[in-house]
Amino acid sequence: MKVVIIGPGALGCLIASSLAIKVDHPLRERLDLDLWLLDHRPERARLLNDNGLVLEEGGRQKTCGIRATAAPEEIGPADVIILCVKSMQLAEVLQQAAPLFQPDSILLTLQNGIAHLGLLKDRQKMPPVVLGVTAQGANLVGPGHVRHAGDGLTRIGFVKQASFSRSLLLAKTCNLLNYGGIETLIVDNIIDYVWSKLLINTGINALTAIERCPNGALLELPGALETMTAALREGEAVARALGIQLTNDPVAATLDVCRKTAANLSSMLQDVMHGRPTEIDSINGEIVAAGRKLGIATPVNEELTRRVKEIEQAYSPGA
Ligand code: KPL
Repeated sequence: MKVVIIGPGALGCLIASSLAIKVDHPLRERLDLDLWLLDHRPERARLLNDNGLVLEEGGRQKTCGIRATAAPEEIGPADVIILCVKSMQLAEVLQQAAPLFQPDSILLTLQNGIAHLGLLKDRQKMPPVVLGVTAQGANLVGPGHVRHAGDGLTRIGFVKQASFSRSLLLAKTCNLLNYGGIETLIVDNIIDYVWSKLLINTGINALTAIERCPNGALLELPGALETMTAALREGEAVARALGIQLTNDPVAATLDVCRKTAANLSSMLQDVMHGRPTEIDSINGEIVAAGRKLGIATPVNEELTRRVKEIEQAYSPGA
């Protein structure tokens, strides 16, 4: 099975290194895996290809080899393509990835937020989409060096009914991820999980980016819990109006994630710290946009969106 992970960010490096370590394992002949990492930056792809990936877990570091490239033609048609890029990079990445697509491929997307749903729906000439949401915590320490900051379940599922052969391929993908230590489950109602995770990100990401604190600090910061709860209740109202069956109570679930990933820096805080564009439009911004269409007021999400955009605008040029 040829598997290509696109995007050497924190999650991409976590999945790639978790699988690559198994490829390096003495039983590798039994593991039918042809693993690649696709980057859009040729110089970084060369670096990762030459030096491998470093996975830091529980204070220990493991290095593993990886075939990394910026040329999709070098990889050729693949069975499974795992998209680990930010939602705002998705349109460009899908164009770059076209040489990987073959009639039987599947495309697994692991983006935060929901902006990618519209984009994937409108696209032609693309393999069937498997949506994924993950509760894995990962921080990128440097190029190809990832720190595993917390385990959590990954759920994956087709958006539309899939053929038997593709369902089989998804089952193989799920097994492979589990074998690599990324605990994964196939679900029928993936949209409900995507929305439930969206709400968790709505409650945590913007606030941690604004307050510049790890996830767990939101439990103690004066006023943070009130803002978080209000943002989540607005998101819940929007989700319910859209007929989404949330899989949990969003406030309880978000508090639980804050506790379990207490030391983790949210992906949005990491973006802000590095002066990178954030996913605010795909997270709180999507709640605001959907609320507007439905006539549901979302003032707290509006304010969080505005404040994160203000932070982005204040990045120093060239950062
Ligand atoms: O998904 C996350 C993120 O940082 O984007 C959470 C769940 C908030 C963990 O940090």
